[in-house]
Amino acid sequence: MYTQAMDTMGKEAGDAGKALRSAEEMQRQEAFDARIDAGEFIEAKDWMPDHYRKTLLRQISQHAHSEIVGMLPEGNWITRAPTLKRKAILLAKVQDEGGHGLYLYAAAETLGTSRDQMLDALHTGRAKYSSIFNYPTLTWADMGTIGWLVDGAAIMNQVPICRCSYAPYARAMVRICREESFHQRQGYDALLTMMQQGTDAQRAMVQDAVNRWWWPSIMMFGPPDDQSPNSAQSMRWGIKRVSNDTLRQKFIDATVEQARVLGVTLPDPDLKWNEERQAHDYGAIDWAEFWRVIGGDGPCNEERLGARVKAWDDGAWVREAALAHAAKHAPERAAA
Ligand code: FAQ
Repeated sequence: MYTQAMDTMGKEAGDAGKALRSAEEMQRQEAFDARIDAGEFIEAKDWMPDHYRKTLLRQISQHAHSEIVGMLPEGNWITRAPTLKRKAILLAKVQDEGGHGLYLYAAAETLGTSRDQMLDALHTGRAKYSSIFNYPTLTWADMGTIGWLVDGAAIMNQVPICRCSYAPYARAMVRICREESFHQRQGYDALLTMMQQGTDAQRAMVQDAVNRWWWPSIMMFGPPDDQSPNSAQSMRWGIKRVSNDTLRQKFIDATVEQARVLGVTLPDPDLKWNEERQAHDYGAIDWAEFWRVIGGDGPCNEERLGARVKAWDDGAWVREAALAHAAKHAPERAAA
C-alpha cells in the first residue's frame, strides 16, 4: 500500500518523487542482499530485483523444458522394453519426468510468467533445454546408460539446488532429487544385469552406449567456469551453489569407480587419478559440439522440438474443453 502511494507521488511530484522512489529502491535492494547474505530463502511474495527474477525464470523454465523434452528419448523405448518389470520401471520413470516438469513450471509461474508463455518460448526456439536430450537412443542399453549417467549427472547438479535461495524452486527440487535417485539406480541395475548375466553381444551393447553417452553427459554441467556468463551472478544470489566445473569433476570422480564395478571403460584415454589434486584428470571436452547442439544443430534437435510442438497442437482440443467446462461451472462455484 505505502509503496503504491509513493509510486503515484513520484509521477505527480517530478524529480523529488523520482529521488524518493530510487531511495526506496536502494533500501529494498540492500535488504534483499542482506537476506541473501544471511542465507535466507526468498518467497514469491517478497520483493526481488528484476534481474534475479529473470535469471530464475530462465533457469527454472529451461529446467522444466528439459524434463518434458527428456521424456522423449526414453518414451521411444517403452513399447520395446525387454521384460514386464523393465517396462513398468521405465513407464514410471518417464511419468516422473512429466511430473518434474509440472512442479518446475508451477515454481516458475510464481515469478509472474504463465505456463503458456514459457511453452511458447520453447516452441519458438527462444528457450533452451538440456543439450543431452538431442542425442538419439539407439539400443535398450541406452535406457540403462541414461539412468546411470544422465540421471547421475542431473542429481549431482540438482542436489545443491535444493538449497537455492528461491524457496519455491528449492522445495520442488527436494522432491525431484528423491525421484532422480531411483532413476539413477534403476539405470545402473539394468546395466549391471546385462553385464553380469547377459551375452557378449549385450555386454558390447552396454559398452557402445557408454561410449556414446559419456561425453554428452559431462557436457550437461554447462560450459567451463571461465566461459559461463551466468555463473558469477547466480552464485552471488545463491541460485547456483556450486560451479559447473566443480560439479563436473565430482561427477567424474564418482563415476570412475562405478564404471569399474560395472566392468565398462569410459571412452577417455586421458582419464587418470591425479594424486596431487586428489581428483581425476580428464581429456579435452569438445565444446564446439556442445555449442552446436545447444544452438539447434544436434542430431535430434529438430525431431525433439517437432514432437513437443505436435503434442501442443494435438492437445489444443483438451485445453479448450477444460476451459469451456470451467467457464460453464463458474457460476455454481461463485454461488457456493
Ligand atoms: N544444455 O552461464 P551458463 C535432467 C546454456 S534435467 C543446454 O553456465 P547457467 C533430468 C545456459 O542456459 C537437465 N544449454 O548457464 C532428466 C546459458 O544460456 P542462456 C537439466 C546449456 O544457467 C534426466 C549458456 O549455456 N537440468 O536431466 C547447458 O548458469 C533423464 C551459458 O551457460 C537443469 O536444467 C546444457 N547442458 O548454468 C530428465 C538444472 N549448459 O540461458 C529426463 C538446472 C549451459 O544464458 C531423463 N540448471 N547451457 O541463453 C542449471 O543448473 C544451470 O542452468 C546449468 C547452466 C548448469 C545447466
